[in-house]
Amino acid sequence: MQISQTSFVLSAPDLESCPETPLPEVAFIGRSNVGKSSLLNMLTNRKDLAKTSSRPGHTELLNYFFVPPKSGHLVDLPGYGYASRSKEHRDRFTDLIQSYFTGRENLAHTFILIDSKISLQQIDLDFILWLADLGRPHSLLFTKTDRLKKTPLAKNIAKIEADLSEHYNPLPERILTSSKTGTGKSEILAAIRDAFAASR
Ligand SMILES: Nc1nc2c(ncn2[C@@H]2O[C@H](COP(=O)(O)OP(=O)(O)O)[C@@H](O)[C@H]2O)c(=O)[nH]1
Ligand SMILES: [Mg+2]
Repeated sequence: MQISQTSFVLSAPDLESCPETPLPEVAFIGRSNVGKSSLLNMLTNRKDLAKTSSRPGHTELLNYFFVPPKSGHLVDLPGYGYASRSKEHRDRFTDLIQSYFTGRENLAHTFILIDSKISLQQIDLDFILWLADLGRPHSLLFTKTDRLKKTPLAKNIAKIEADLSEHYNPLPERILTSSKTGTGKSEILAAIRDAFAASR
């Protein structure tokens, strides 16, 4: 599957504002700076697609992109884990994310992005376990794998997986990715295609 004609649809501030459509969708979520915008651009062969969602204000919305021909939507979710934000901001974020994942019927699959260079963060663990508990299908994408050499990369990912395994067994699908080199692109596109196909 190729996704190159992707276009921006809308930004939703709440569940009610999401597109009314029978089309399936796959969601992308992770800590801010994990590489989500870069990954969406890489997947869609665009330099600027996810710029739409990094415009001021748009980072706190659910940003919808349409994948033609009538296949489904990609949803760029707000980044979690800004320690510096206000409580009011965190509450609004939590409400949005909770209502989306508990209420969105079209959601076929979620990609949770994890930085391959750092250790598993509590906020990642909390989110993964919460989503698994909801019974929402998901995969883990290890981002920025070009930033480490092969051996340290393998070691760090093994450590993340071991830490996660203490709470979550068996682990969900994992895909190594790099927006710089295109690593993981075909696997992610295959997972998107499968998710779109399965929900038809
Ligand atoms: N080396 C490398 N850097 C990356 C990669 N993906 C993202 N980055 C860098 O990480 C930073 C955050 O990326 P961005 O896509 O904006 O993250 P977001 O906040 O999750 O949308 C930027 O400086 C990117 O250039 C990658 O695959 N490899
Ligand atoms: Mg971004």
